[in-house]
Amino acid sequence: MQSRRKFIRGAAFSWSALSIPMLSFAKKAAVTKPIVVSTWDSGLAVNAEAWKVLGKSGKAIDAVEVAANSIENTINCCVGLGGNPDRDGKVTLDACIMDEKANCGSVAFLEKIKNPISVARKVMEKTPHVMLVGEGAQQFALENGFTKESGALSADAEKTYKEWLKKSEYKPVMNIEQQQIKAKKGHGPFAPNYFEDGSFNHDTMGTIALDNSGDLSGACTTSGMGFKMRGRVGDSPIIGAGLFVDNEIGAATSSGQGEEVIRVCGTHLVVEMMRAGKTPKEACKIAVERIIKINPEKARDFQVGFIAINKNGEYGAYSIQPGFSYSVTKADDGGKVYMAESHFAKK
Ligand code: SD4
Repeated sequence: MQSRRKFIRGAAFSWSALSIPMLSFAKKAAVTKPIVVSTWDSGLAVNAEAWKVLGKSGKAIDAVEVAANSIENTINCCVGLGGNPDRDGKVTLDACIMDEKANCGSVAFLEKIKNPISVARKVMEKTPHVMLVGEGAQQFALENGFTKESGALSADAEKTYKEWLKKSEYKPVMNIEQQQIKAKKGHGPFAPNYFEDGSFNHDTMGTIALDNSGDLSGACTTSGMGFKMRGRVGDSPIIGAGLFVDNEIGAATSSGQGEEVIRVCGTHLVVEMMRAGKTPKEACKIAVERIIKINPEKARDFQVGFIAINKNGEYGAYSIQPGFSYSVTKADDGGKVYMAESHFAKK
């Protein structure tokens, strides 16, 4: 016969076994999925491309790749081969991609190849490595079916480069995208960053997405800072700097002066802060403040912005200077552009 003590212990065990799933159910926040977030207002058109995949319950990794491709393929766009060249007049591209299993691939200092993000994905899927650079990255791309382009500058980049050569000064321009929006009327698929004269001043596109299955992925693609030293690589192809994804926690990507992002392993920091319980915006703010703390005076002269999403589909952003916009697309709203709060916001 079962003793009374054994019965009570047994009863207590069943109760706790029952209450654990009930408690965790009670705590679960509503999840917004699918959702895609990209840097800048030009991210809205990029998100629309991602949505063609996410809206059909496609995978986040496929969505961020097609999103990045769409802007890389835009002629006279500063992301991809149409971007501004280095100081020697050559366009060099950086990109990285990361999926829900922490698989990642990256290319840097890649020349004459149209879709660096897709080469990065091939590095991820077909090699035992994470990163290929320069000639080796180009050789790998050609071996994997990519075409070698001419390397000619886009009309807009040619014009800007000729202008730059007059002084040959390396001076990254803060929020150059926003300044041009004010100066010219935008139109076209990437409006308002795509201008009447066909120019498009933008270096980097970072896109992070949560798909219908609840998986996160991200992509970051850039022609880098215009008129950089030959061989210079920024944060955009560096996993943990320009992009980081942890499928248990969230994803983050960055835009702005890459050197400063690399110094603090920016997007890894953002994700770790979300792991510690911060909201996406709070986490981005902490990373921005870390950059400023290192060099408070210099930080007045450059821009860095982070965007982040967490596993629940909550999103946020923060930047050093005002003027950093980002685009969010989810099922119920068809996409919206927001202006990130910033450390040096005018009060
Ligand atoms: C870089 N982070 O190469 C990139 C530049 C950028 O909008 O984001 N430009 O440092």
